[in-house]
Amino acid sequence: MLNSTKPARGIINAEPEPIELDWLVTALLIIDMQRDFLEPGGFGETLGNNVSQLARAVNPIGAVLKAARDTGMLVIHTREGHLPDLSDAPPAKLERGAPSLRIGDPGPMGRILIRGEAGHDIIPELYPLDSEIVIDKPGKGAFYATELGDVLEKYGIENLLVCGVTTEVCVNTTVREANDRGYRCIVISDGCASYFPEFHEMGLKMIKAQGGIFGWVADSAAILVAMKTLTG
Ligand code: C5J
Repeated sequence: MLNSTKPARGIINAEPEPIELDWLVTALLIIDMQRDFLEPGGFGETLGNNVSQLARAVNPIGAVLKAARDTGMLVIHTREGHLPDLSDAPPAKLERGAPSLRIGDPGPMGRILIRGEAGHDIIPELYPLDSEIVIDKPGKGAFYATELGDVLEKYGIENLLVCGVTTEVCVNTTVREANDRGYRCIVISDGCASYFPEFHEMGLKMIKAQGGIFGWVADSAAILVAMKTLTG
């Protein structure tokens, strides 16, 4: 899959300790970089959040995405959202809180968090190539009720570089699901963001604490340095 003749192993200067990866069995997993979370008028804003907090993750993800594309690494994007008839949205999710608009209500980018609507799609800066995999998920974790596990098995993936939004919700849930399934997760610290900066910090700490109980954490610069073993 990787289109390089260079060595396929690299050491990432991660926390709690450096980790050596075989790039041939590593994929980039980008979680929910959707307009509904990052742009005004979407799901995130209906919950009362300041969506500008998430913008900081875009450029670091873009840099790693470019390196992954240059090397031929498997790239997987996820999108949180629901079927137009809401049959995959549990009442507990639909009814909670007091958002300005509920999931399925019409908003400025189409129906909130509904598949096929403009707001549900990935932001233009990180838009998937036709060759990349897009996983639609109804929940916070990317494994629940999706084909992600089958896709990773098909490509023989053992390691995941994980980034996206939000750090403490969909990134953390996915990393925990992946960890229990045996994947080594390296979370890209500046490639994740939260509406709550303190949750971002704690979300990363929870992953790397106790000897890396859920995985490893490294910034995009450290990932790119390690990927140089592939790009020269
Ligand atoms: C949330 C997500 N925060 N992608 N979703 O509802 O983190």
